[in-house]
Amino acid sequence: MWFVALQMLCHLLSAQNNTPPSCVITAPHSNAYFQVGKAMTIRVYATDIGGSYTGSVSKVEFFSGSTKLGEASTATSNTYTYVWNNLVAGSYTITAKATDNAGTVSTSAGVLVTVGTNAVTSRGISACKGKYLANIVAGSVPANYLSYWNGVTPENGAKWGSVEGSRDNMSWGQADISYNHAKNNNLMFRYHAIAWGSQYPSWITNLSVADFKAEMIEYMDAIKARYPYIDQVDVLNEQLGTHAGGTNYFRDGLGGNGTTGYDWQIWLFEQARQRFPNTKLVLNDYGLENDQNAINQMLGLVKALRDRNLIDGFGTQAHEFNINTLSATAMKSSLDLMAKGGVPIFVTELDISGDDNTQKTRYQTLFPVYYEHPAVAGITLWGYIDGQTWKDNTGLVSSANANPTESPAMQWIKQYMAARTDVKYPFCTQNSENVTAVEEEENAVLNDESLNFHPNPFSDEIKIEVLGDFAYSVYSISGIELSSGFANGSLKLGGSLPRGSYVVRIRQANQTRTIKILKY
Ligand SMILES: [Ca+2]
Ligand SMILES: [Ca+2]
Repeated sequence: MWFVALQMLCHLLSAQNNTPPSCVITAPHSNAYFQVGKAMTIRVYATDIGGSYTGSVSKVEFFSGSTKLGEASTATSNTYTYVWNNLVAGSYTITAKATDNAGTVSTSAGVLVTVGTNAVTSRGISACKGKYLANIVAGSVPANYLSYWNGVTPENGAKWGSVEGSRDNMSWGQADISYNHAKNNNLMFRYHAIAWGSQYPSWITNLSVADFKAEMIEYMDAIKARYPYIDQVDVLNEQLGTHAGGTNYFRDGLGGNGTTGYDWQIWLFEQARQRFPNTKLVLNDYGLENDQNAINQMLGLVKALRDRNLIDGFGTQAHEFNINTLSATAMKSSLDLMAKGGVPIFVTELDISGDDNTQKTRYQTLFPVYYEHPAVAGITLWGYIDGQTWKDNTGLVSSANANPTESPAMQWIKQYMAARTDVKYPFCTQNSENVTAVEEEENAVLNDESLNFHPNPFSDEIKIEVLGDFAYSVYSISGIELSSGFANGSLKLGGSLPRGSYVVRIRQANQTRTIKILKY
């Protein structure tokens, strides 16, 4: 009897000492578009770290509306993947649920996507290369925007001071230009920002706590009503130390630190969570990559928010004055520390300065560390046109016109991205894989007499020989279809593949053979 009572007590205590897992959909973005009959890769970043008690994630389930699409119990670097095949026309809200080892379930923010009959339009340099690469829009949209970028942040137009400079008179003109550009082209949109101790309306400084909170809520409600397709929002910007002069005012105006030490920040994220169910909530700041003490301070607030499932992203601005001279090793170490918050990292305002060659060298050193870090879900650059960037010498192209002169750094970014593996998202056509039909065919196997393939491994191309007509598909090791087609007699494959392992499936009549190939 005492043993059972002790067990119950332990269970109760462990339940009390548990915090929910994180659960964030990092692909697709809200407002993404897909084609009927094709497939969509859904990626979820889920951890049980970053809160006050560390556990593990036991499974992630994927949903369209209330319909469960599937689940995954294994992750690659905290990312759980599901491929939704044979898409049907319509508008969908995708969510995910992560369950931790204590049985606590967290539901992600939703992602709103559309499936239609038109083909997917490739957008930006990072199309098909796994993560968004975005930029800012100021007064007007540059004519060459869509050839470089696939996401948008309004540079100034969505700051509270810009929107509501006079009380209850909303000026959305600048923010609308950015939002409509994103909405109309299925780009990822970041709202920057809700609360920030800079560029806020001067009239708020005379308000009581109750009135300040009411105005903050009015502002959030107005954003919500106007912009349903916000992928990410900076709920709170630059709250560390003395980063924004008005932060003290926001802290006191929104009720102070209180018993948690973070009462006012928690209040902000609670209000945002209630109002933006289909938007990822981000805490954004600067001065991080070159200051691990600052990262640790930020992680204190991330932990308080993670305990309450109120945060979906660690935003690092990544401005030139903090990162220009860092080594790749120091950068990697800082990103690893940021990832201890347990939520994805969003790089929100990247710029790198220098004369042409210095800038290029710095991009070569730092950009891959960001782009290839498994916790970094996407990158936004803060300007790109010479003479129009916030920080001097951070431009990457000569003008907003079509076919501008590209700096050496920009030329290198394009080469770097072109050399990366095609993973079929974002802004990419992904073919469906009819798993059932393949399984039915597995009993009839093309044998060695009717199928030859050589050399394997190969350095250039592999030759596949089958007598007569045959169909083939090439897959990544994680099962994503990279290409497919038909051939007669023989076929050379792999000329355009990066080095690595792949799976090739050959079909002829009712016979199938699956082979693994390696390019070195
Ligand atoms: Ca837990
Ligand atoms: Ca108001």
